[in-house]
Amino acid sequence: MKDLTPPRDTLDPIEIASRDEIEALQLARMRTTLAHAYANVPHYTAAFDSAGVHPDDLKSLADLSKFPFTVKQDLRDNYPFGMFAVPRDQVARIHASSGTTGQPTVVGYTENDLKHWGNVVARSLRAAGLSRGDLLHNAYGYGLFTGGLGIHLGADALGLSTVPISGGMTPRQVRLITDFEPKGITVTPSYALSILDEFNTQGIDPRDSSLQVGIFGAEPWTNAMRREIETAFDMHAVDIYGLSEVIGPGVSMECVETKDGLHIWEDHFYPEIIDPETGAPVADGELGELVFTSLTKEAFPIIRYRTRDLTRLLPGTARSMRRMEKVTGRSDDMIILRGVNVFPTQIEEAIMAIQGLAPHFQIELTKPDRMDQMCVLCEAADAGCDRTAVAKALSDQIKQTVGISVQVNVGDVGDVARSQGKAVRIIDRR
Ligand code: DLL
Repeated sequence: MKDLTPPRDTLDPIEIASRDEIEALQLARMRTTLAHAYANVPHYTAAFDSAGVHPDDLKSLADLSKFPFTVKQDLRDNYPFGMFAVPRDQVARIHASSGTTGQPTVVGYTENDLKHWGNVVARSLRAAGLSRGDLLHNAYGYGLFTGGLGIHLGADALGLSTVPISGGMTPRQVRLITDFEPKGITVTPSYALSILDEFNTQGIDPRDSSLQVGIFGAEPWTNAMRREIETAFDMHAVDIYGLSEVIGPGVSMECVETKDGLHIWEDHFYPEIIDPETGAPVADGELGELVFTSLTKEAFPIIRYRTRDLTRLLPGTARSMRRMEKVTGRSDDMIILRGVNVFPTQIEEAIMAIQGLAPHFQIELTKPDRMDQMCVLCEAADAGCDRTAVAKALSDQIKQTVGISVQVNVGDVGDVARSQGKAVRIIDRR
């Protein structure tokens, strides 16, 4: 793999500024954001008032912990535009979550917000090793989902040549990668695996493709999966994180030269980690729930938003801005099986450790005889594989590493439903 480290003088000065400088900027921007939200969003006026806090009470960054949290339900209660802090006609763009589990969450952006979003995504793409003129194959979905259009904004800001292919039509993805010779691909890790399968189906060696870097996010994936993808494509695989409530992709990004967790673009998004049970902030380095406060957003300022994502904060390395560890999972996706907490990423790691299994999987939960049961649905990598033996190897591995007994079903290639965006990992039949 080629060294793709961006030259230091191409970074935004704030990326490598001193901590003092970063914190001074955060404090000034946090004050403005709290005042803006309090003055213009009835939800925040009421929430701050009932907590007995006023934006003027913020004297230091630590004072933020006096302010109330915002949760997804608050956004649902204010559907569609009740959380907007500017008149509707100043909103230049609207995105929304799919809303498969209830009311969709709607977010808005002013022209300035779109400019900032483009800048943080451009920074992220640069951290992955892309620069002006490089060709990018953008396979995140275009539409209300922030992935496709968010990456596109940043690619424009960085001056890339973008192929806005979106997700789906997998044979065409392979065709265009082969014909256009992109340097980078932006895609969910699970859809990258579908594209990988399609390369193999077409008899094209993915290692011969032009791709030098894949920028994967929108769902959890493990370092074991990184090794799998890096080897299969002979390219770098880096992690990009974000959520629509905070802006979309580009909240944090892993640097290609270090691959040691994701630098949070702290001049725009202020992170905290809290104990999910008590809501109390925990120290850097400790595991907990990630909470964000936006620092520059106009249309949709967000104060102490509980992401439900579990991670820890680590000091800066390649950049001065703090890192978050790869997200282990969302508290929503945590399965409690007979008292043991399990995340799909732990199952992914176990699968990757077993020779003979393809990297696709789903988890099926059932409740026969009032006892929760987990069945891992996966696939043999090739027809010659001894399924009984690999199934046993996987259930042993899961027993040893996670501490639970599961059933394993090793199917044929194609038996596990393929993703074209975010993978559905859990099928709950309880
Ligand atoms: O998934 C934004 C995005 C698009 C990020 C493209 C990266 C690339 P939402 O649809 O609002 O936004 O979903 C946000 O997805 O709270 C996490 O649970 C999960 N997620 C996003 N990125 C990662 C990641 C986009 N790199 C939710 N690792 C978040 C783990 C991720 N989980």
